[in-house]
Amino acid sequence: MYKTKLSLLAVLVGVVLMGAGCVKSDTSTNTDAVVAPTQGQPSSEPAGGSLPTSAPAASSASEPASKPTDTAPAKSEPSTAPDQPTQSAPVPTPQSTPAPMPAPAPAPEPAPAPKKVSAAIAGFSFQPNSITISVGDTITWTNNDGAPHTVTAGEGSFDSGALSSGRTFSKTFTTAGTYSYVCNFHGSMHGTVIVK
Ligand SMILES: [Cu+2]
Repeated sequence: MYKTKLSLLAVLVGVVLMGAGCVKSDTSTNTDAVVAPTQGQPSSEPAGGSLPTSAPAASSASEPASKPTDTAPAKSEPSTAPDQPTQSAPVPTPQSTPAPMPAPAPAPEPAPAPKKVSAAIAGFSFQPNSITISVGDTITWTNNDGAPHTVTAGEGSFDSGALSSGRTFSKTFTTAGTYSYVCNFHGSMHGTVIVK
């Protein structure tokens, strides 16, 4: 126990002496040569509190300084390679082609479905006497009389021929116009078809 106390005292004394030496050396640095005190400070100051602040700064400054030198050549080579792609990248950039505006499809006009119109031949007359239809429509005459009749266009565009009782005649009108027709057997029978 006593020896340990002595050793501790020795250490304390040594520390005090070293601190005093530091103070002396610091004071001497101002007056004496600059080289000797600066070399003595690092060895004598580890016990002091001023060194830790300077040591990390020195180490941190030295490490980055050495790393960039080692990585600099490695980075320079990759840096040239990425530069070429980046320079060539603008070239292949696809030109923004303006999307062609889709022309609005013209709404197809709904073609009216062809109609089938019935007409009668009765009482020696065409019923109805005048029929108005659209282009493409079809008129079917039915002879309801006991006597034969005909449905004959005045201009000769259509002629049913003799229609006996119960027979029918159909005509599809594909051209607009007014068609007058008669019965070849009975001069008093007239009819008109108006195609619009
Ligand atoms: Cu007739």
